[in-house]
Amino acid sequence: MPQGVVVRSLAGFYDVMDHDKRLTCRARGVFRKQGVQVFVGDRVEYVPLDALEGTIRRVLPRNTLLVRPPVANVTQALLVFSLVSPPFHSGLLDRALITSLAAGLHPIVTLSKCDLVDISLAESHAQPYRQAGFPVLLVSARTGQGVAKLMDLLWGELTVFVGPSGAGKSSLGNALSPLLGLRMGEVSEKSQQGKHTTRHVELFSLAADTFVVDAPGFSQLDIEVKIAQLSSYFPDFAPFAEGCAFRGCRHMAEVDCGVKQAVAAGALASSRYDSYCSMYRELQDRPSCR
Ligand SMILES: Nc1nc2c(ncn2[C@@H]2O[C@H](COP(=O)(O)OP(=O)(O)OP(=O)(O)O)[C@@H](O)[C@H]2O)c(=O)[nH]1
Ligand SMILES: [Mg+2]
Ligand SMILES: [Zn+2]
Repeated sequence: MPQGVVVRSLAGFYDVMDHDKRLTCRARGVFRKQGVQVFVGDRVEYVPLDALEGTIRRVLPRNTLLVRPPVANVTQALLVFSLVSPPFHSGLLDRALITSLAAGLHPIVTLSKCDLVDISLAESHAQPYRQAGFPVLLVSARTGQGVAKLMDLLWGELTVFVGPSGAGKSSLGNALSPLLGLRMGEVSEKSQQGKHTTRHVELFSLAADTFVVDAPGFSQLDIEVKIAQLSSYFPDFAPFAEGCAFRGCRHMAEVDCGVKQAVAAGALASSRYDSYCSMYRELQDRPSCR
């Protein structure tokens, strides 16, 4: 049976690429009953009906699955967060880091619209993420700053763009390759929020073996990890956690906590610790995460 990759999902139709053929497919009727979902990035077996249409018969096993945005088999998550307009949102970036790490993806922190701010401000936002050991890029789709470096990181990978509406995900896609022709929106003057310009998830080829997935932005993100594992997603805490008095210290109500001391001493960004606490409390209220 022929195989292809789902490159677009829209209203119950899936575009499947099989080399240079592109077919619009429906999923088998029984998928719904069996609870089988089809995501962009899925490798599938399909039966062609004619040159342009077909039916997806089977979804092949996935290597990775990200729920938000919904995409299968990506290797990297490009977390695109604007430094201004919309304002930089470290809490949401910290959540996006955790959802991508928990899904087994390699995150790249991308601080966008760096043409609009002072380099010192951009660096101050970048610092906690560099300290945590994540790759951090300062980019501008407008001036092209950082775009060549970004291309190097994308090479040979399948990367999904993740970030709030208006952060400039589609603009970066177009800066990487004008051939993509992605629709770009504006940011509301009044609310400083994006206008949800990208409406569906779609996979594009940048070069042979190099693919990106553009996706709609979001304004909040649920995390779904075990509470005991939460601190393992904060690699910047690890060196200070060695100074905690209690083994298995959760860095919350405990005394003699190396992490809290590091925050107080300015050695660890308080924004990172605040994100941790907010997620900790949220997970505490969720029985499935305890
Ligand atoms: N000055 C400046 N503006 C940018 C840059 N990148 C994007 N913009 C502007 O930001 C606005 C939003 O860009 P989009 O690319 O549509 O943002 P998006 O992240 O794809 O948004 P959604 O599709 O809604 O999730 C547009 O008006 C862009 O022109 C940049 O590097 N510099
Ligand atoms: Mg977009
Ligand atoms: Zn501690």
